[in-house]
Amino acid sequence: MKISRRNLLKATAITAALAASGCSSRTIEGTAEIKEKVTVEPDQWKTAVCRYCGVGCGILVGVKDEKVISIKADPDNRSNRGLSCVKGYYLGKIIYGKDRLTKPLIREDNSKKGTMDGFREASWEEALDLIASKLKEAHETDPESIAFWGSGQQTVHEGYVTAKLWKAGLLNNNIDPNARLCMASAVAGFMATFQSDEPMGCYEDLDKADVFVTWGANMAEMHPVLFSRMVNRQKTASHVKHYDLTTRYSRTSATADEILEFVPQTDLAIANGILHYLIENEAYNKAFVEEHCQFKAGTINLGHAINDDYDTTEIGQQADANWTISFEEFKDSVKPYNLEYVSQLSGVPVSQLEALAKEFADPDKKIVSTWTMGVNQHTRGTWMNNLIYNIHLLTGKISKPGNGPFSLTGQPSACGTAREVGVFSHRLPADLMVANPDHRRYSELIWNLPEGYLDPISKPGFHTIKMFRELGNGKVKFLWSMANNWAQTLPKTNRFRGIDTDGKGVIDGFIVVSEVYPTRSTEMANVVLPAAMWVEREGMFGNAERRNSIFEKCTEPPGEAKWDLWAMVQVAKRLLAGKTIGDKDAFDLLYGKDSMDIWDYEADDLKADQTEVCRNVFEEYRFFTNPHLHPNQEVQELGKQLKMKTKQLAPYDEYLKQHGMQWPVREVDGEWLETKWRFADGEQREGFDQIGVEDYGVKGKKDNLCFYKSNNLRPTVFARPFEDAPEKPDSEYPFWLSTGRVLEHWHSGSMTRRVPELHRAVPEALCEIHPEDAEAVGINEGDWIIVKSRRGETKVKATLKGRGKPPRGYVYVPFFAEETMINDNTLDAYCPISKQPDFKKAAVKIIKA
Ligand SMILES: Nc1nc2c(c(=O)[nH]1)N[C@H]1C(S)=C(S)[C@@H](COP(=O)(O)OP(=O)(O)OC[C@H]3O[C@@H](n4cnc5c(=O)[nH]c(N)nc54)[C@H](O)[C@@H]3O)O[C@H]1N2
Ligand SMILES: Nc1nc2c(c(=O)[nH]1)N[C@H]1C(S)=C(S)[C@@H](COP(=O)(O)OP(=O)(O)OC[C@H]3O[C@@H](n4cnc5c(=O)[nH]c(N)nc54)[C@H](O)[C@@H]3O)O[C@H]1N2
Ligand code: SF4
Ligand SMILES: [Mo]
Repeated sequence: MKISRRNLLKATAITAALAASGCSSRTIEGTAEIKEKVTVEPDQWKTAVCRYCGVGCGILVGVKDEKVISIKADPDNRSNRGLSCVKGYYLGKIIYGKDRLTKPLIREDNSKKGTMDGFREASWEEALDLIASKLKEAHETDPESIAFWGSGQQTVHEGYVTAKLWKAGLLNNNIDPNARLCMASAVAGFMATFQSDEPMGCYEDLDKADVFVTWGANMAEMHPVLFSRMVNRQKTASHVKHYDLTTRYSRTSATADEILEFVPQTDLAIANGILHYLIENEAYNKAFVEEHCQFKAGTINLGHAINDDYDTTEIGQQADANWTISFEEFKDSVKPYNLEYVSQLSGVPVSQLEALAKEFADPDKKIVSTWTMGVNQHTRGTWMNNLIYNIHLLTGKISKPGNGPFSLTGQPSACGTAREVGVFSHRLPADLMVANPDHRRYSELIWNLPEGYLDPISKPGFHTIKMFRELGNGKVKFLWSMANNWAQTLPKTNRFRGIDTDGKGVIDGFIVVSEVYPTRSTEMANVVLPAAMWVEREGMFGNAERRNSIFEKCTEPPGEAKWDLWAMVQVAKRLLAGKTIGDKDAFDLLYGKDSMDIWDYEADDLKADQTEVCRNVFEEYRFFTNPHLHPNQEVQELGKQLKMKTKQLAPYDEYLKQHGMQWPVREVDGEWLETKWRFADGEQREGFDQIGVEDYGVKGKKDNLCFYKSNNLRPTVFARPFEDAPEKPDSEYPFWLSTGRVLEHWHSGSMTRRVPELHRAVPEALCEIHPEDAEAVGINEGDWIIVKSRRGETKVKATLKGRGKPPRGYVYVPFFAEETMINDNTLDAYCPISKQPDFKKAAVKIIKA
């Protein structure tokens, strides 16, 4: 390895800094206790949404003297109907941590990257000028050298404004969200099977199902309010059964009727086994299949996206190719997967596999499948999503009350923001694709851009893993990250923190981090921007059941912390004002008087009324989904052709009034109605002529539901075989390493560890290990161990009696603790179609420390 002296010095400084912080770490400052007692009545209750998980619980915020003093779950939000989990209960405290970032910081000493030393405080003016000049310089030198990494925790408005700046303002596709680590396989699965993203059902399905199948989701800890709804159904209807497919006994397994514990990656074989059983026994829904489905196969033997050049290899280029096949050919594809063979591969007894297959075979059983990261964080994640849909399609158990495959979303607005407004490197707002000329044209029309203006972005930009690999390779020279903590949450963090690349790239790159607390990522920054968090500004999230909800601004951000959207528009102003697009000033055209009109020209600042800003941004975005409202006939025509109306949204204020609404919405007699089950066929209405939308809204009517009338929108049953994981335990690294979360903490722990009650409940990350393995390694409860992989190692305490009970040869470590950087070990190989990495499978050895 050739190391220049400069790089060596920097690499050494970083390694030393990281090592020093690795085990001891900055101490996390807890919250200043909220002084007022619960008995103090708030002056007012404002409407909000929880800022954590994708359940999207409605929250009421009690405000007194402009401070948040209490929290209760919102009974009027139809997603949670008055319930919340423990994180929701303590939400108010996340904004009062003692070490909130309150001033912009500019790094003076680059050799201290990797620590919070070497910064000085700066004015916003100076920080924004610096960001704009660095962004401009990098963009002018090489358009591929700039990147934005966003988040499913950004609001709808923040995501839309950012996507517009990157795609239209900078003509650049190097923008991707953390949802790439989370929902990308779900998105790719939806698009491949249904040609439309996001679930067709709703939470009400949980109240009506006879059988629940969790396919790799620890709902008890990660979607607690939905889990309680599921358990409630189990308890109140004695025939209801829950099958938990999992690689480790979790809290979700605890109440399951059957636990199907399988060898990691063999879920692919299990799903194929069920398909085989259904076809072999002629136990599928023939009428439904004939009327509504089509069959396809795709490229197989995909190999693994481990090397940086995978996407450009021949197989990488063909990864998502597919073609039509006959039912007979599909039948042949599942033939190898008889239950005996599946049992050998997966370790699940035939009797259990058969019991599950029989549930699907029973035409009278209503089944809800749910899944989260076990399925999406998978090097065949798109395939696994397709396979679950296959089962529900073959049996016709879809898009009917109590019946459906329900892809659970991780973050509060992975749907509403990341997936819907165009934050992915290959997308434009509302499911549109950069590669599709009609989609670009439609966006040009809505954004008032000259014809062909968006042609330069016809090629997708860097997806997340590529983006950060290129940061390490020195190609990406400017990175702005917002509402995420990549330096802790990416896989193979060693590489992305510049440790195993001589510190080059990552260290040379100019990194801007918008954050609310010091984190592993702010340590890597050149500029830190202090952000207003949660209800310190107004916003909107879109949850897992397609419900958009508004949260009102309840309190002022501390110090000089500012709204992320404000900072983004300030930079846009610096980059665009004075430039022209057609005959218009570029800033006026994208944000100012010639479009969304969020700029106050007199004050030379963003308009002060946040509701007005949010409304204006939303109403422009809404043209994408409601083309018939647009004054331009061309938008209306093209929108109709592209069937944009199938995702219709309501006027902004309606979302506050109704405490959230599920798209598609319809206006009937001046009243805005939501839709609970998509794709369900009902009265054919103008604009809904391809995907029928039933009146199963708040005013339910009919009961005869069937799927997809139209042939060209038939959902696809895909042949997707079993292929093995990129890395498996062997004699040198004999354990599977799986990673994930705990109930009390949110991701990198930056917020929840500042809530004393949550921090006390789970103060440190522990490694769960089977007692017999512990004995073999020679360790006891609480002993320090080293988890070591081919990529790095992490020192952590072992537990033999954690919440989860791993099988032999399998360890589990949560990733919430910044002093326990388990991601130094995870693998960044990704699903060749969705580009989502697999955090659930790596090979490690366990050494007594
Ligand atoms: N408390 C809390 N809740 C959260 C979050 C949080 O940080 N904290 N984060 C939210 C977000 S963004 C997300 S994405 C979700 C994550 O929600 P989950 O996916 O439910 O949680 P994880 O802990 O990431 O993953 C645990 C699951 O992975 C499964 N698994 C492991 N290996 C395999 C495999 O090979 N195949 C299959 N099929 N399954 C496997 C396990 O069986 C287990 O059920 O949680 C959301 N909710
Ligand atoms: N080992 C392992 N790693 C994983 C996963 C796994 O299962 N295992 N799961 C992956 C998945 S599914 C996900 S979704 C990712 C999540 O990964 P990240 O999104 O990178 O992690 P978070 O901790 O949620 O980071 C969000 C940050 O935003 C900050 N913040 C809060 N509010 C605001 C705001 O209003 N503005 C700004 N600018 N910042 C704000 C918080 O302090 C927090 O530090 O992690 C991934 N990483
Ligand atoms: S974390 Fe999820 S389940 Fe808990 S209150 Fe928030 S949205 Fe609801
Ligand atoms: Mo996630």
